[in-house]
Amino acid sequence: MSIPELTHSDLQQILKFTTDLARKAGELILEGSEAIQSASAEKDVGEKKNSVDLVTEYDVRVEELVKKEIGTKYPEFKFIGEESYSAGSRPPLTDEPTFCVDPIDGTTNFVHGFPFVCISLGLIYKRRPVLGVIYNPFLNHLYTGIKGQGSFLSRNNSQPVKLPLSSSPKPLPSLNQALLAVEWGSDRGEATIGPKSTSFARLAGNPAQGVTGGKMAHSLRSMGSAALNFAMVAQGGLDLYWEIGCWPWDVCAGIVIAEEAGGIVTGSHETFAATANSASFGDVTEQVLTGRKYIVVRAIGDTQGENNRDAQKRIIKEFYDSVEDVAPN
Ligand code: LIP
Repeated sequence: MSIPELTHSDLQQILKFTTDLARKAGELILEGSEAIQSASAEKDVGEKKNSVDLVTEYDVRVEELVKKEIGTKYPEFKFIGEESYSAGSRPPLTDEPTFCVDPIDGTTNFVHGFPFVCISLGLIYKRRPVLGVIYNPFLNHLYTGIKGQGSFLSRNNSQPVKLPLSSSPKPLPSLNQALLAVEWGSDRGEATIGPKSTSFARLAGNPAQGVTGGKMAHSLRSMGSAALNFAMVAQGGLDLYWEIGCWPWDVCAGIVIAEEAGGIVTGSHETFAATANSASFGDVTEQVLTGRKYIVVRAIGDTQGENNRDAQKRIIKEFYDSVEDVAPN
């Protein structure tokens, strides 16, 4: 069966549909938050692989709503969703248009009432992310992006503003000027937590006060949502986000939104080493999308003798020289 060609205006129409759907799902997320926060006892919070890998009835209900609406509007499109995947529906990625959805990204935040929660809806086409919508209903922040057509932020139903928010992104001389996002994730065994804490301490630590290889970064943030971390890098509120262990549905939409804001996304230490000096640097291939190791750096202003891409490459090198690589579980 031939793959439908998605034109510029097709993607615009899909974006309109996906944005409306995100807002509809946002209403159910807010309803769910009410129910969970007002419940006397722990309500409908389940555990997946361990006690910190949480799922609620609303993760499942939001995904069912989204899957049904997409199936009605785009019956020929494929669907990959976090909860469907957990339930065993694991379709291989094909060239066909495929929605890649995280119904509630930041489920732990959702359970605790910490308002850094969103729905993340990405579209993959010919195995590459081409469209993204991230909607935080608690803050009413809507991020959208289409490959080659820019990315935008609408706050409280305002006119969408083009990203990054600063028309001339600031230079980033070194990690010691950076605000970084890292996450503890749900792999909490020594094999993961050990190297991660070493890496985090090194990023924050002061080399002048005995921290070997310390980068003295301005600070580290763990906001608990991969999708919103990507969106925050796109808008320029974070300089870099790195995580090992999250999934394609956590990052698919964010990749498009960050790239369209002049940011760069790549995969593991190995992928970076293999591509840094080639034309494929920053090319989010299927291998990177499904590799479960992601790093994204914001747009960095061109300075005397160094353009945006070179600056991003320099920052990723400095970062990857400072952190340990671990295997995602
Ligand atoms: C979360 C990610 C986060 C990661 C968590 C979890 P969820 O996704 O957004 O970056 O650290 O372990 O995977 O489970 O809230 O959709």
